[in-house]
Amino acid sequence: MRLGRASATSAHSPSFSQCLASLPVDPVPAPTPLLATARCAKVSPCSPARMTFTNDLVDVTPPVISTAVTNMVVEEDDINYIPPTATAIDDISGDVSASISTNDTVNIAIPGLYTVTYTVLDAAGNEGRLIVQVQVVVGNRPVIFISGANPLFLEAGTTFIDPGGNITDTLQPDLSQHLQSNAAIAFGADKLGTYEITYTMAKPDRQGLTAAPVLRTVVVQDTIAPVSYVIT
Ligand SMILES: [Ca+2]
Repeated sequence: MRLGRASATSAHSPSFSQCLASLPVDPVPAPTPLLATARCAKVSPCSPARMTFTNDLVDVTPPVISTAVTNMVVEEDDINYIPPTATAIDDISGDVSASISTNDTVNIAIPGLYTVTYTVLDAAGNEGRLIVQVQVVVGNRPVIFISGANPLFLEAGTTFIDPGGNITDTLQPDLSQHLQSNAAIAFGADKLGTYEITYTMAKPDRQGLTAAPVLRTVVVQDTIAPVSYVIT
């Protein structure tokens, strides 16, 4: 709504400014007729007069900002996250969407509740404001499951065959092909000792999420006693 404040001119009365006090013209809805007739019955020496009003409109209505959603749930580390697109319409200035400012403090690496604040001004300086809540939840990451024993005991001098594993995910069933390990360089099968193999995910899923690494302990040991031969 716009508020109208009346100012007027009239050739009739020399005390016209006094007459204005009795005119029921503030506030008035817009649009307001520019020509009105008023009677200044309460202020002497005013008499009924025909007056011309100038409708001095004041914009006191801020723009209205809209978004498709005002509450969002985003998975942790979702690289596809972007704040919702907003539009802003003002009763006088019209579409002021291009002037919207956004204060986006969302950190997708840290689960929690965040607020995104949108603000915009109309030509009269009225501020429209909208707050969107964004909840970052613990992500549904893929998970690595390794096959075989862990720890795995290996007889020294024998060939190590990596039992491997698989990757499970609620959305993508075909991620196991991205399982990789450093078994080839993690240890020497001919050297006694305890080693750790690290299994990782070589490529993130469609959400940009990767599985947490999984370790397998390999113990290279010598359990076969020497055999003595007597050559005759
Ligand atoms: Ca306005």
